Amino acid sequence: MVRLAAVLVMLVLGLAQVALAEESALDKAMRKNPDRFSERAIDLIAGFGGPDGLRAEGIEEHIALERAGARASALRRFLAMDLDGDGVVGKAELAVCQRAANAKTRGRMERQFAAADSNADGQVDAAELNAAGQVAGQLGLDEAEAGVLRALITLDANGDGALQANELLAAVARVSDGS
Ligand SMILES: [Ca+2]
Ligand SMILES: [Ca+2]
Repeated sequence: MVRLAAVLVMLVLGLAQVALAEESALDKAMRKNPDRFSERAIDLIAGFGGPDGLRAEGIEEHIALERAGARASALRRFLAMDLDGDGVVGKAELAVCQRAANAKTRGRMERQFAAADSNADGQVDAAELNAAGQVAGQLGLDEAEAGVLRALITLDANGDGALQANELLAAVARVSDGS
């Protein structure tokens, strides 16, 4: 019995070590390009933080704004092809817009239209447009990147719930020194 317990303890310790050894996505992002990472994070703190620093809510606001921006750009491109303004983009409308566009844009239009027309009936309706917007929003800031941004709050060294620039710089310095 004692032996079994000892084996279990060893196993748990072993697993904990594996977990510790695995570098977090945040550490990886910081180590990859410390200067650029610091720059971006300082901008984030300045732009979305309050007087005491960047809180989790500020990070969520940033993520939502980035995604909304990407979503709006994608929707705008589609709406600009809705020549008769009925909320649906048809193949004929696509063709007119492609004629007016340069070669590179033509290809992109074709690809984006095909991707958005999920039931492949040759038109992008309101529901498909909405779905295409959601996809573009997620692509604008994907879950991996959002995870790294959300993890920034773990660098809050003094535990006041907000990340200050000095805490960020100390964390980046620690990670890049360890390489
Ligand atoms: Ca239309
Ligand atoms: Ca369709």
